[in-house]
Amino acid sequence: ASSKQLNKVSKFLSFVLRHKPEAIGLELDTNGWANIDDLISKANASSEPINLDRTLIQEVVDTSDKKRFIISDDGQNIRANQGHSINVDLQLKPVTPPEFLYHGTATRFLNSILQEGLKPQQRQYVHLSTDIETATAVGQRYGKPLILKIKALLMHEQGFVFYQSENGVWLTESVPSTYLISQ
Ligand code: HQG
Repeated sequence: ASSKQLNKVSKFLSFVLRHKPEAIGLELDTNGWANIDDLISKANASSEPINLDRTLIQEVVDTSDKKRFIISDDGQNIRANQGHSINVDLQLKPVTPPEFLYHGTATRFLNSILQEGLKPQQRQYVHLSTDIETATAVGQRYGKPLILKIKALLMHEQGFVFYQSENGVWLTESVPSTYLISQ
């Protein structure tokens, strides 16, 4: 498939697997998995102009730069690795973070973030990365990027829980502003 097609399917999968499965009448289990055959038939029966098949889904999974999706070992189910707004239990284990993690946002959010800390907004978790490059790319989606450095290890020592998704994104429920260093 062309990269344009793959991108379109990737966005569609993000939409139904992270945010709105009911848009096509799909159900995710408590751990966020969708049955692939069910996903294909419901996507193709929906009003969305999308034509899915297994090969295409596999190609999106294999070529996703961020490894956004994972197919279960038995090949029957698919889920998003992170980014959910719906309440799913990814069964992630708490892990000790590195001393610092980074969050990319837009400069216009700084005042609010300094007042309220980082909040997950529509998603289940605040998304953090180990490197400034990733954080910059994330922040750019919303405007002039601003990189915040987070005292992650200190947070962990003070009782905050961190997780790492299957594709390496660091997740935590919130970051009070006392742990933020503006870069
Ligand atoms: C901001 C993409 C004002 C926060 C990315 C962010 C990531 C506040 C926005 C993943 C705030 C939420 C997640 C506060 C947080 N006041 N603004 N108190 N607290 N914010 O999209 O981290 O490509 O939900 O800084 O790469 O941008 O889709 O989170 O700007 O990994 O796979 O509120 O989504 O992955 O935006 O992005 P988002 P995010 P994919």
